[in-house]
Amino acid sequence: MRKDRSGSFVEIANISNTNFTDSNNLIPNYTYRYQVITVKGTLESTPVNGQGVDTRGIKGDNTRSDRVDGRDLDNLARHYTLALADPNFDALIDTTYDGIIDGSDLIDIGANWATTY
Ligand SMILES: [Ca+2]
Repeated sequence: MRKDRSGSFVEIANISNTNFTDSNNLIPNYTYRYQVITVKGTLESTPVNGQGVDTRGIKGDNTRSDRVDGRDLDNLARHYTLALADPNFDALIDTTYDGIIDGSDLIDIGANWATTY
């Protein structure tokens, strides 16, 4: 389970092996909260909490081109004011992970402008 933008833990994988890598639309340098629950038949363990950070990439690089540039700004402009419930919401643009694409995400672009990974 991973904590989503609304603060709820949601299942991101149900696997039979003991290793799992979360690679689903991760924002660089954002600390994600996880819960691991083991299941056997109808029995479930209590959740074990953990966290993880994707250190690869730059916050604000919503096109994942390894450079914060005009394309990221253009991408943000095309999705500006969209919220989580909107079908065109793009998780990679919401770099503040608060469920809305707005000025706070623009600040992440500005703060890392012209930075390359
Ligand atoms: Ca945001």
